[in-house]
Amino acid sequence: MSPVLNATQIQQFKDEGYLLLEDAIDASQIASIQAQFAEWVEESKQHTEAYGVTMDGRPRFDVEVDHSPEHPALRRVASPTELSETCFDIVKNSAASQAVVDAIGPNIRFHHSKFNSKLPKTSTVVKWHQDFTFEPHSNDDTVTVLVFVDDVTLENGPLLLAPGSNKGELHSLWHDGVFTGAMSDEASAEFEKVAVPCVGKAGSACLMSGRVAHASRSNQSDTARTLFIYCLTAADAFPLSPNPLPSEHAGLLIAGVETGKVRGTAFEMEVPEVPKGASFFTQQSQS
Ligand SMILES: O=C(O)CCC(=O)C(=O)O
Repeated sequence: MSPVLNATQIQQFKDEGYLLLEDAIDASQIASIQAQFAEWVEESKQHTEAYGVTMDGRPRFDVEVDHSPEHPALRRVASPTELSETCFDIVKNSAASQAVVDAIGPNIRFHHSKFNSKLPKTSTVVKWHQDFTFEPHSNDDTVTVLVFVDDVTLENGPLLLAPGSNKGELHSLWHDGVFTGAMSDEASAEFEKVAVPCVGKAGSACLMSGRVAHASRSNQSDTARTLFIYCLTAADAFPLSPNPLPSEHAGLLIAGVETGKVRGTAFEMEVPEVPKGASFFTQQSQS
C-alpha cells in the first residue's frame, strides 16, 4: 500500500502522541464488524458474568456490573482477530495499519487486539493510564490503533488524550502495593486539565503512541461507542512482559521484513501485573 500520512501528520503524531485519521477503514469492513458486534451483544444477554475463553484460560467476553438482558453492557471482547476475518484483515490491510508503517515502520509486528464497548447509558469508564506501562517493550515504538466502529461523539464517552504526554514520564500504575492499572489521582487531575476529546465518524481511527496518557468517561447517551483496538509495534521492539491479551496472531509480522535485530531505548518503570481477570477493567476497579 502507498503511504497514507504526510510529513506534517507524522510530525504531529511524534509531537502530540496521537493522530486522528478519517476514512481509515473501508465502509464494508465497518458494516461487517458492526454486525458481528451486534451478534455478540445479543449473545451476551444470556450471561450474567464474564464468559468464553481465550488461549490463556481467561474469559473472552467481559460485561459491566450493570449488565442485564434488558440493559446489555458488554464492555470487552478479547483477541477478536481470532474470531473475525474482518478484524484480522483490518490489521493486515488497512489505511490505519499503513499509517502506523508510515509513522514507525517499515517493519511492523502485531501485538494484541480487543473491542472496548460502551453501550448506551452504561457505567464503563477508563481511568488515566499509558498503554506502555501495561505492555513495556525494549523500545517505545508501539502504537495503539483505535478504530471507531460507531460514530464517536462528545456525549458517548470519547477517548480523552493529553497531547504531548508521550514525551513525559512513564507514570506508575502501582499504588500502595496494588497494581491498579491507573495513574495516581494527582497525575490524573493534571491530565484532566489538558484533555482533548477524540471524536469522529465510524471508520475513523485514532493512532496513539504507547506513551501518551489517555482516559475516557462513561456513556450517558443513547448511542453506542464501540472501538476495535489493536496494538502494533516496531518489529525490533521486543516485549518485556507477558502479553496481557495473548493470541495466536501475537508477534506476526504485518509489514516489512524480519531483521533479526532488537533495539532498546532507555526508560525505567515498574513491571506490570499480568491480569488475572477478564480485562484491565477488573484491574482498574481496584483503584
Ligand atoms: O475504550 C476506551 O475509551 C479507552 C481505550 C484504552 O484505554 C486503550 O486502548 O488503552
